[in-house]
Amino acid sequence: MSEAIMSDTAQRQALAGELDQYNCRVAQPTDGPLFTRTPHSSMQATHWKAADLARLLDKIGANLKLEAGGQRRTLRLANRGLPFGTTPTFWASIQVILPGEIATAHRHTASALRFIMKGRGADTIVNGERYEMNEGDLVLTPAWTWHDHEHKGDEPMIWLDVLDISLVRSMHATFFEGSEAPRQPLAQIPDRSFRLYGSGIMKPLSACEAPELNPLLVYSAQRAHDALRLAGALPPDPYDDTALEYLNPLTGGPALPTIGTVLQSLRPGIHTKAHRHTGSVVYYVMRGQGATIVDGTTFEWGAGDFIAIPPWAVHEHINRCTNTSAMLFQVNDIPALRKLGLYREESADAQT
Ligand code: GTQ
Ligand code: FE2
Repeated sequence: MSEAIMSDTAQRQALAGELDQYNCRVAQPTDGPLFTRTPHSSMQATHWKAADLARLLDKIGANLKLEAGGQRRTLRLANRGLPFGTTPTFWASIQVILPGEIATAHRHTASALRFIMKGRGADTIVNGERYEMNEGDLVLTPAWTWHDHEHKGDEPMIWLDVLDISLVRSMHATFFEGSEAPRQPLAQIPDRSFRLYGSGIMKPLSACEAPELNPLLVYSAQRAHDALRLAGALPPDPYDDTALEYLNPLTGGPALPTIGTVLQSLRPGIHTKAHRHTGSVVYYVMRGQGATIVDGTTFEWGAGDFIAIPPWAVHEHINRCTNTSAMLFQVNDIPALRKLGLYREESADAQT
């Protein structure tokens, strides 16, 4: 970044020491610019390949213990351009849980979600409700809800965890509480939220929950895939082909206040138009083979890969397969940006 041209540089530098005594300062020519015309993100577009992740997950499964106190065994997807986290606001991690293990109960102010990648036989308890975790299911852990996981199956199990932890940290609003008991007691009706709200098209007449708190904790793979298949018969969106967002059934808004979750299909052979928007995105490729071009760099992906897209990066998608569609699970921080009035998007056509 070039230094600002200031005709009073000497005066500014002379004042610095005195101002500092009173916890004050004025802009100095060596400061970076306060504003940039468009966002300059230090986050780097990143691609994680399925085979590398599988090897590393085996390794952490074999070497790292899962101990009481609310610890988790996770492989965090890092970014070379950021001090922590996968994107400026959220962390994506892959959790490994082995047969017989319990990830003990805790709660935190960071909102979290789990998207099941592989395995069967684990369940999670969220605020007393227990849900089996099967491939493709989405389970929410809204802010400050108690949660613990137990693996009763006989093969290692892995899922994607996403937490808005960088956002919560930046606001110095981190709280955490562990539990004496490894698992929570079960509520009398252990799947209440799914029974009442899981249809996605109806809600109980007596619904009186505060609508901004999503009452639905689990979104089954089957229902989400059915919805995507139906929508996939329509003409494609130019930038995203078919993309459906998981919603809060009481408001129609995003499932979590800060994190957007989207199931997306790319029809055979499609090449979407390029665009950019504020907000960061992480894609998990559930099936298919294709490419995503991010600011001119092409990432060739296959099933099990992850791709991270920085804010305001131009991106477009290609399905390389001419007879099957690709399916992607997408996580983004667009709900947080929208609430703050910071969401913007533009087509690559519009760029100068
Ligand atoms: O499963 O509760 O990847 O608390 C990071 C923090 C998972 C969890 C993570 C967590 C969890
Ligand atoms: Fe947690």
